[in-house]
Amino acid sequence: MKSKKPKKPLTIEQKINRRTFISFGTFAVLSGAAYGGWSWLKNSPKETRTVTAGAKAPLRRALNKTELAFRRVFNNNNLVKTYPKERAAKVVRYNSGIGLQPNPDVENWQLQVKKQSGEVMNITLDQLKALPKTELVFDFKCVEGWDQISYWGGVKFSDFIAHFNLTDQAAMPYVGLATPNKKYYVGIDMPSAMHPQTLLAYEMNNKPLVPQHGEPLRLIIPVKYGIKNLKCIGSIVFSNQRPPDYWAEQGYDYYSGL
Ligand SMILES: Nc1nc2c(c(=O)[nH]1)N[C@H]1C(S)=C(S)[C@@H](COP(=O)(O)O)O[C@H]1N2
Ligand SMILES: [Mo]
Repeated sequence: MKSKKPKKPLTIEQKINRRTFISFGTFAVLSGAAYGGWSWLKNSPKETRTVTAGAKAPLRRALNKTELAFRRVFNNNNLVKTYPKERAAKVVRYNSGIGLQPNPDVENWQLQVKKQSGEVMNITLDQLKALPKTELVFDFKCVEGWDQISYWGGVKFSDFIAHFNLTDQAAMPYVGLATPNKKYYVGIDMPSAMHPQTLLAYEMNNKPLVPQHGEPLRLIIPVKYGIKNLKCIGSIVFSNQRPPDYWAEQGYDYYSGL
């Protein structure tokens, strides 16, 4: 029978050498994996441009999975934090006015609501103002990195749906909104549109909206970044597919949830 040789304890030098070997070995393996991953992604095909910009297909798959995870935890009982009116900014920041007109024709403005059947409803501002008014003071967040507490008044999107008998339309997964000239447009998932704090707003700081903030009607959707808060709504459509979205076409996240 062979007897095991007792192991000699390692010298300090041997210990250092061993650790150095492990460290560099790990570094080399991880670098190789990182390079491999990067070149795999670089050589993967791009998705076809649709409502979203042409991203690398695996990256889009990952983004879609993230969106799904967010959508699963989204709950209409979770409310965005609100503030007392005194905390709202008196001078509200203006940011980007694609599709806005300096002097919108408010007199003749009507909200065009397109149903799946092709039927179109035209709704006036007075009709909207006749519905219960909901006020909201919340922290508005723009993807560009600023936020501001602001104060809005209007009709809850869900009240608008119920009042105009659009419940069957709201069973569809998406709603699309656009300015009257169609130059700015957003697509919103229905649960976010039906969130109890989502408003079709016609007032800011207790006064009618001014043109640069979306006169006469804008979307206020506090569960989304500013990009989805379309100013000057001309039309609303209901859809089973994702409606076109201005910034998603430029590569921004379609969901843009907070
Ligand atoms: N029609 C239209 N709506 C729009 C935009 C736009 O360019 N055009 N910009 C969006 C962006 S990026 C932000 S942050 C908010 C800013 O709203 P505010 O100018 O009222 O602060 O409006 C959103 N709605
Ligand atoms: Mo923004």
